[in-house]
Amino acid sequence: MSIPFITAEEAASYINNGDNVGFSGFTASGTPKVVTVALAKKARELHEKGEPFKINLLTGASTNDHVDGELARANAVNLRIPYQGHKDARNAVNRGQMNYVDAHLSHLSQDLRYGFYGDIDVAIIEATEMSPNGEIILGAGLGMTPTIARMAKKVIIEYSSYYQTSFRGFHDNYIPLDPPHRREIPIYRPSDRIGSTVLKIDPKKIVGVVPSNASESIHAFTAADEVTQKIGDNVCRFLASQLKDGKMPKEFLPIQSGVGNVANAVLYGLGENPEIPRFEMYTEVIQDAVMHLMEEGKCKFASTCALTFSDDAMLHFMDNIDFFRDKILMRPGEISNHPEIVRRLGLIAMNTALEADIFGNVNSTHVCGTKMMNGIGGSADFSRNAYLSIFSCPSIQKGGKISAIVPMASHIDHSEHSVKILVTEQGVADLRGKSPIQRAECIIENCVHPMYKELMWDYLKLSKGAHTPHTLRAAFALHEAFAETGDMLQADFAKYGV
Ligand code: 0RQ
Repeated sequence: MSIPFITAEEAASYINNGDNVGFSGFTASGTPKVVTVALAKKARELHEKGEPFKINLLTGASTNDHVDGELARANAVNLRIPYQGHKDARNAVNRGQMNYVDAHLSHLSQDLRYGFYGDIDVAIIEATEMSPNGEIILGAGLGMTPTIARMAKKVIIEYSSYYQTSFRGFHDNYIPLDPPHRREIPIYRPSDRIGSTVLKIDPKKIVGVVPSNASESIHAFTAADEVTQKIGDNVCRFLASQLKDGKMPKEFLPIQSGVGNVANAVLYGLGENPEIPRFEMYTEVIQDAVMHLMEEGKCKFASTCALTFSDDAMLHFMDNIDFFRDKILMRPGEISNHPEIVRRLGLIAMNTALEADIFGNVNSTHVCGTKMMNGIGGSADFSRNAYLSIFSCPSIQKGGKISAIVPMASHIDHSEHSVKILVTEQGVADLRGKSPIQRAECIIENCVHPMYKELMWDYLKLSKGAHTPHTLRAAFALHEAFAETGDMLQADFAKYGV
């Protein structure tokens, strides 16, 4: 059957107010880039006429300006799940204009199949190759595309001609059986392929194909600053010491790494460290650093959900794509982040904290406990189940007016039970086998910035005679001082009668 080419505006006409709309991709990579702009325009025009128009926006992870930016600015989103990282979406969330459900990335596909969120009315899927019988080669990010393609009542394909070389062979499309029939997911090494290179979509559901020629629009990372570099060095030194002390298999273990400058600095550091053997990755995103480490031979293989390369790095990747063909597999987020596999492979999970408390609880999402930053993403999928779960962050922010280590985290995404190692530019706190008080002493000694150490020791001395010695009325003294004076250092425990 022939599938018609349609315009972005025609595609947008298939999407109705209140629809559940699923998007391909993961981070900016592989997300639609054209239909959403027309959808935002449609929303604005309807709003001007006084008519309601909002969709429920379901994605694999964060997206790009073409999706979250456009739709947030057009006030076209009712419900957003499971992760966003765009400033306009974040502002809409924090203004209460957009309902945001911050969910584990490994959960959403199965939650959709379980029926928790109703039907998928429309799926918008970026394809880089396509045959008339509905066989698709996806692009640079997989996300939850297999599930939304199966569930959607209507499918719109964005056919990208941006990529001049074929992505065929990089994808591992797979949907596990659902309970009570689920079996083990048969990945025993990061390079094990379990699914199909092509995604089959019922052609009868495809309402049209919209041409697109847009890049992922991902900017290169800025060079690591001194603090980031020190965090990276601390993580690398620590991992090398673990190998030397026999606390890790001598072959090393697969690595999961979050996104951002710290992750990049750690990966480059591992690449340069002669004590770290060649390694594999089992992770949800790979960034520019991983491509370079593969070319240098330090990274042998990466299982990922997306290639989150900057535009320049992506062009380099495409020019050399055959070199990478047997070194990368892209899987659905449900599989790239699956707890069963994370535990089986024994990952070294490295993620970033916004704030941590002296007892080892980590807040990755809420500024001062209330304002959403991005979301939990895949960080808990990995950290809860890893062989070794490492969280890192700079010890201070905003020139020292904020201490990232506080008496009590103002929101908890990763509890003390999931955080084994905490790293700042000051040093490394190994929390394994330590009681709450021992953890607090270790974190204050090794991770807190010198300007905040005295405050933290004072806090710890306030309360006695408890397993986790908090003085609840003073626990947020630093946050309150920041709210009142703009500086956590102004915290005064005496104000709380202690
Ligand atoms: O503010 O933007 O005004 O400068 O927060 O902080 O240090 O630049 O850190 O960009 O690496 O992001 C946790 C948000 C860190 C991210 C988080 C302010 C700070 C700055 C950003 P400015 P940095 P990063 C894989 C895994 C959860 C999801 C995850 C994240 C801004 O890593 O979203 O791990 N993680 N996914 O000044 C107030 C504090 C603060 C603070 C920092 N304690 N209080 N403001 N800031 N700490 C990816 C996926 O899942 C797809």
